[in-house]
Amino acid sequence: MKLIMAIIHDEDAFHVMDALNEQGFSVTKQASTGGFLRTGNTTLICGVEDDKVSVVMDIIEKKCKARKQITSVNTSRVNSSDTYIPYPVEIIVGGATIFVLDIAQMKKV
Ligand code: 2BA
Repeated sequence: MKLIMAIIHDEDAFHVMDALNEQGFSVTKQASTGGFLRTGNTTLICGVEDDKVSVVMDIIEKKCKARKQITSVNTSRVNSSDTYIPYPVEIIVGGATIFVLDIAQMKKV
């Protein structure tokens, strides 16, 4: 059995969960925060049999879009003052960052 953890955009979360539920997969949604942008994203957790991993991965891939986002980066100090000049950079976020982990045991009691 495997644990799939997928970090995705908030706006894609309900589309992915709907599609997973329709196919009979259980999924848990956790609010998370990206360490780089420091903005909210969603982490989905889904425990599945080994032979279903590709089905879940396909659903996530189909439902999650990559997005261009502008963020600001600080330049180094200007002259000897403590002034930093922020400048915008464009980055591509997502579609999804997916981790597949081995599960030692799963039990529902
Ligand atoms: P964030 O850390 O907020 O990163 C958002 C986007 O910023 C990343 O998109 C990437 O395009 C860019 N980025 C991240 N770190 C960077 C850096 N050091 N320098 C330049 N650009 C950087 P994605 O790669 O699609 O990642 C989306 C979110 O997935 C991340 O949000 C983070 O929450 C998670 N993530 C991605 N890779 C991860 C990893 N190896 N381990 C844990 N979480 C990860």
